[in-house]
Amino acid sequence: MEQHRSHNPNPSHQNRPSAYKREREDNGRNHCENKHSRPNRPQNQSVPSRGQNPDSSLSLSTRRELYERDFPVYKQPVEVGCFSLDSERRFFNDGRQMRYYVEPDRSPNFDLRDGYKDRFIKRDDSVKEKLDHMLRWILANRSKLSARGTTASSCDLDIDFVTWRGHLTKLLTAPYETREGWQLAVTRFRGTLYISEVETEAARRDQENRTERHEEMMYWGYKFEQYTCADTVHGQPDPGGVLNTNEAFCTVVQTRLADHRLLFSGEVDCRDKDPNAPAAPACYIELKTSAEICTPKQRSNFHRFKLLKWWAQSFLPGVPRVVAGFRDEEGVVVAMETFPISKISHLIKNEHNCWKPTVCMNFCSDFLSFVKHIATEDNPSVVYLLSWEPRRDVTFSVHRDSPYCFLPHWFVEEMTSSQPSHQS
Ligand code: 0WD
Ligand code: CA
Repeated sequence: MEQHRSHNPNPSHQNRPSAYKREREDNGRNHCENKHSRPNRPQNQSVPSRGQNPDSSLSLSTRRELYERDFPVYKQPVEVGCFSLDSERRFFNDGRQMRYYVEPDRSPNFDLRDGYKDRFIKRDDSVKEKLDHMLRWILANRSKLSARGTTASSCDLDIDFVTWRGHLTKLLTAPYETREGWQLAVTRFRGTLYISEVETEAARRDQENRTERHEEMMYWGYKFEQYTCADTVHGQPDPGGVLNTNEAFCTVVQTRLADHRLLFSGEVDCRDKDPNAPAAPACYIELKTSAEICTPKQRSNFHRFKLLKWWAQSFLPGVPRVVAGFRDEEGVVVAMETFPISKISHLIKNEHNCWKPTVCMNFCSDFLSFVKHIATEDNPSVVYLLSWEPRRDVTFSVHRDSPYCFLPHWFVEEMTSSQPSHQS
């Protein structure tokens, strides 16, 4: 992945076609319809009306050809902390849920269906946690993040964007996504832009209409983790135990994409147990399961679709490898393969018209610039909702005191009222 991290000799964004587009006919009305906000109030009052400020009519294209330029600067991500969620989804500002990878046989015959009926506690995914765990981590670690020096602004974070890694993955893959759209809520608060996903109607419907087979297959990925991870550095996996998907270990990394300073968190499956392994995030391992590949067509689809998602997800936090278990139709792992993230872009080079890392990263960078440009009002009760559907441009609407608000009072109050706890 280092090859992509080299500094771009010409990072300025001049002399390239702009992906921003202004809607010709509508006055931004579409973007402002808002069934959630208070009646009798202009929807986008934070954005002055058209003419004065045309921003509310701006949109952003996801067309690939607009993003085929030099790879942007992406600084090596640095782990600034971690946190854990226990079996009851309680937050701990430490790594107690870290697990250690135990390498299985090349053809391990793991039965991924085992325990689905009787040893499985599933996280309640109707509970929308938004950014809450990250915000808890930020409050507990504020002094690590505050602006350098002890100036008056030292209570503000030295960061442009705070979000989940998974939300950034969706941005990276958008130029190639043909099925699932997304909605991202953005709030500017004390100079930092917070990005939190809003479930789309389509996603909610899909979730409600999942088949029993699909539900069970979602378990297979977690079961694979249980076969390959131990709770302690010298321990062994315990596939006979209860599997509880409330438990999670998350890394928090800081990095920079072009001129965007990012702080994001991602769930990490496990780490290399070798005491001489490099420091986090380079010691982390992402675990995946995938259907075994039997035909050239299946191989091509794997390269075009799955490897894009795997690459984007792990490249972002600097996780260097994915360990994949290939399973048959019955959910038995028949083969194992390790994919170094830095080699994935070479693997796909033979695919005609395949995805390109530079397009992913440039789109993400331009999206973040777009967000900085439109989300101008610094106010925890204002949400800029960015919406995207495949084959469309990204558009936005503005919502005040609406159900889209996602920064909790406890966060706003503590950030506003007090200094970082261990600074005087
Ligand atoms: O409620 C939600 N819609 C979300 C919850 C959206 C995004 C994240 N989360 C929570 C997850 O529960 C988890 O604690 O945030 C944490 C993970 O964030 P992430 O790392 O940014 O998410 P992502 O990269 O999409 O997923 C990483 C792993 C997944 O592994 P695979 O190998 O399947 O990509 O986190 C897990 C899953 O194991 N995961 C989830 N687990 C339960 N509920 C969810 C979810 N909604 N999303 C991801
Ligand atoms: Ca995984």
